[in-house]
Amino acid sequence: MYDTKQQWFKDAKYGLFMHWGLYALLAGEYKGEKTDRIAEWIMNYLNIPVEEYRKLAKEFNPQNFDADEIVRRAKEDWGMKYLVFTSKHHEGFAMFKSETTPYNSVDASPCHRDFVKELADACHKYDMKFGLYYSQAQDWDDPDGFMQTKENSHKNFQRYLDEKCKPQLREILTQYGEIALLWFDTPMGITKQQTQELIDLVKSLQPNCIISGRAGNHMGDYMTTGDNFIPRLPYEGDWEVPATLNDTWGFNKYDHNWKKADDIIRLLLKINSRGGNYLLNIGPDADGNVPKESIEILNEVGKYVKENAEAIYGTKRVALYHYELEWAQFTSKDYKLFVHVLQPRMRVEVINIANQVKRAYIVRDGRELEFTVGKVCEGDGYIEVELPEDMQEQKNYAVCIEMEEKEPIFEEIQ
Ligand code: H79
Repeated sequence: MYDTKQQWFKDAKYGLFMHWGLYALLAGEYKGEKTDRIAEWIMNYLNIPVEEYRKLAKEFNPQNFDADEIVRRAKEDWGMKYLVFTSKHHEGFAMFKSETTPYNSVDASPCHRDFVKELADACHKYDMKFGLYYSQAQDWDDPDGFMQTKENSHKNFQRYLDEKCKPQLREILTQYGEIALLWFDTPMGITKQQTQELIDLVKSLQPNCIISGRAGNHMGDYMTTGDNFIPRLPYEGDWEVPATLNDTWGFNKYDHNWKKADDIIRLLLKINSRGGNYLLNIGPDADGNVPKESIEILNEVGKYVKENAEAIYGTKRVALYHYELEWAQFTSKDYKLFVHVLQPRMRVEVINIANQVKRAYIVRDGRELEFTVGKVCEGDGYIEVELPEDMQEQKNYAVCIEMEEKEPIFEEIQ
């Protein structure tokens, strides 16, 4: 069973992913060719030659990127508990000062800025767990890095690992204080032994650093689902869903397919009810601006998360997830069952309750609610919580049903 042994990760439930690199300059378009596909893959699917793509580094001068502001928002407005930033995506460009190669944002770009440092400082200031994405296998810039569509790709993959990947991992794990999480991705072409070497390196430098489920060869400290994939049944142990707000990770000016705040709230709770964390992405543009649509959605979701913090952070999966109700999602903590009411209701009814109910209340303001309980048979009860008239038109609030026994009610999966 996956066990990160890191309580912060088990309790976090909601984190911010940030994809930002040279692809933000192209924003889904290269020499008149537009794409509404994932923008950070543009070098690959438009076959942009390395020398051409490298020229982007000389244009990279984001005036509006404000790490402090993003981390403050994520922590205070959006209710997120950790941040994962793309220190190097498949394009191969390092967003930090690297002695390994000058192809980095300090040495190759007019901004001369170390974005890993800026974000690390902000995360440490706001007490936000700081994680780094590092594309360990795919590197479309290094001749020996993996690139599926390139001829002669990864001929000497071990050289790439020894001369670029490992030295850069060493840099990001030694220069920026605590790195809580290392997010490896798409482990194409990497052997079990090579994966083990990378994991050993990470752990030797930062023993508490958690490694994502995409290190390669089913290794890593937790299960990472497919992009935007929510399992119907819960996974055992620790797991996380990486997900987008529209249909791209890196900024794409042609992608306007934004999900609604209500959709995101439902997805978050659906994941939490199954015991997982939601790692939700933003992709700043080339000037460093976070898309205003992202900010609006995350502000609205954040309001729900902060008002209902008790019913989100530190919660455990609950057997009731399988109800698949339109109006509700469920989470639990010790002897409390939380019913997240997502559509207007006259009353809240829950069946299959084995414990004695002590009280019911609205999470965001503690207001006590009337309820009746009954029994279908021994050990199988139900509860009906009456909602006050002024609540009956509302949606997006949580009701806590507190049990008499101090026994955990969350589901243990055998
Ligand atoms: O970092 C984000 C993605 O860039 C990365 N993982 C998340 C977290 C990712 N790696 N692989 N994929 C996503 C899926 C790749 C799908 C592809 Fe394609 C199909 C690549 C080439 C064919 C999509 C369609 C991109 C180009 C065409």
